[in-house]
Amino acid sequence: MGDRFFQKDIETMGRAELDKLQLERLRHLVTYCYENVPFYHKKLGDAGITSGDKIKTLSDLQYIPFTTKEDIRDNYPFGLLAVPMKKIVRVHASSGTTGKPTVGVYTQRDIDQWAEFMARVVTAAGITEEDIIQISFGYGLFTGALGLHFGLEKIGATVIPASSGNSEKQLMLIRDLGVTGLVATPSYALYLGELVRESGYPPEAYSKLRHGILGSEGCTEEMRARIEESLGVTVTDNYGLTELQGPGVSGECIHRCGLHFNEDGFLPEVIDPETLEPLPRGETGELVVTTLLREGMPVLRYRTKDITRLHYEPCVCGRTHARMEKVMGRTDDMLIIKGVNVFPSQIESVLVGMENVGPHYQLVVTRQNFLDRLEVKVELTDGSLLESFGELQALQHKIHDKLRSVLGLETKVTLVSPKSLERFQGKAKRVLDLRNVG
Ligand code: DLL
Repeated sequence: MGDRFFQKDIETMGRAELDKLQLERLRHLVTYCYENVPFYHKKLGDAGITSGDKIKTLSDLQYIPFTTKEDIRDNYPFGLLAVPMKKIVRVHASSGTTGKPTVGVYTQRDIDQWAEFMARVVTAAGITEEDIIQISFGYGLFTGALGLHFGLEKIGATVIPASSGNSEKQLMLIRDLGVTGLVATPSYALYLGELVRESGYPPEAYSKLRHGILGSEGCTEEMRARIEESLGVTVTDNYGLTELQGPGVSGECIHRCGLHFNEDGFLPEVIDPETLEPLPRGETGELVVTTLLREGMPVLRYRTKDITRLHYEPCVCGRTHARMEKVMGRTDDMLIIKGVNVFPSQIESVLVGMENVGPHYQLVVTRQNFLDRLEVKVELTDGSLLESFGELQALQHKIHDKLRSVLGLETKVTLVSPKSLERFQGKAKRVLDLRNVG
């Protein structure tokens, strides 16, 4: 049954045919938005695009105005609907650290399509109806849990809707129910991996666990390796946004050489975040996505703020849709310290690859006398090191020097006791920027 969801006719379509399908859907979408969403009626009208007929080729996409998170917030909650409210069957929202959340709405057709995309992604990740999958994303407004839930049920896998939290119980369920796959954020998977080691059960108790279906936040290759080792799983990465649908926008297949973009439903572009000009294929920049099939709340050229790159050569698995590199970071996550651009993922790569320090870290940015300072707090794996000043100092210097060579920046490295930094059950918050506080 699993293979039924490797939709070869679509997923291995030649580029010319895929371009044609996207153009057709884009033209239809533009007319649909112009006619049904007042916000787009105005935006498209101002740009002189009063119907899909104005779009002659895919590169005409660049004349369509962008949609930003602010646009979605300004139209909170239901201002961007293309259908009457009675056709909406589900509402999700992103957690949004400040102000109002961003809302995503779904018609029944959107829900069915979402499950289809999700089924495709988990199938590519090697999941079948034989699998028993524990979903440890928080159920609720977050799109992650229900998104994966519907897709996994669709392929016939057994779903355990554990939700996040109550970590001892999560481990008990994994052991008792013969769980073969875990759905979680990388941060939570990392934490569960740590608890597995301490649970007192022999590794065989968890030996059925093979798949880590992770996503919703960045995870460096070094972090992935740590998680794989501690949980005994193969990790595949999943990407998506509430504004576009949730998970199922792109995901890795078992070969893990980029996340396959579901291009028949999501049209990706990469732009220069400064000039906003589209970049040639293969260059790194901000990902912009147009939803080609959404009915309830279609989105044109959504600026994701995520930094990545797209590869267009077919994958060894035979799938031809563009492959997205792991997200490097977000334009708004990038720290500018003394004029140097720093992505937290660069620091993670250094720390997680080193001996004697754990994968848990925190970045604290402060400003003193108009000068920015970056403190990197990192947990020791072995508390006994704290007793040897010499060893501690040598390790500190080693991390400091490595960070300096990677970032080109002086940092303050603080080694902290094992287990002293916060653990996360959802997305991690590892950056504490205190520059504008107080
Ligand atoms: O995180 C949807 C999702 C749920 C994706 C479950 C995958 C699995 P939001 O909460 O709206 O939606 O957050 C979207 O999270 O713009 C990225 O910055 C980040 N993000 C999502 N997936 C990844 C990933 C869900 N695989 C925002 N790698 C996005 C890096 C990711 N960042």
